Amino acid sequence: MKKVIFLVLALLLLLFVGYFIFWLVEQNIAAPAPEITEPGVSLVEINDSGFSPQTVIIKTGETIEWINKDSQPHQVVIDFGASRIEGKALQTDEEYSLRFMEEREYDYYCGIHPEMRGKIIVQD
Ligand SMILES: [Cu+2]
Repeated sequence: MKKVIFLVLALLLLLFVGYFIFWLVEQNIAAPAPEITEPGVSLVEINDSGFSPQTVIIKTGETIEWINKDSQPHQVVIDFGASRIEGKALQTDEEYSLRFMEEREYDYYCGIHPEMRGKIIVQD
């Protein structure tokens, strides 16, 4: 009788270990590929803690691409005082990009959550 219980336990353990290995392999296969960006394109992720990275330093002629990884919509707005650039409201996984031709600093914020702020520094 003891032998039977031992056998059943060993079998269960084997099943468990096997399933765990299968799970590990599956996790690896299902892991998303890292975001590939073209040269000259910097990625800014929007998540529930804001723009990440918050400050981006790029060279003139380079592009910033924002991608919304949050469940809420967000909108990139750059205010110049007299004028402003307003991106469309981005739903989850939507992207918006801008190319910067002028060497200067840009402060921007989210049009929907104005307390969310970011900075772009364009250098030569
Ligand atoms: Cu927002």
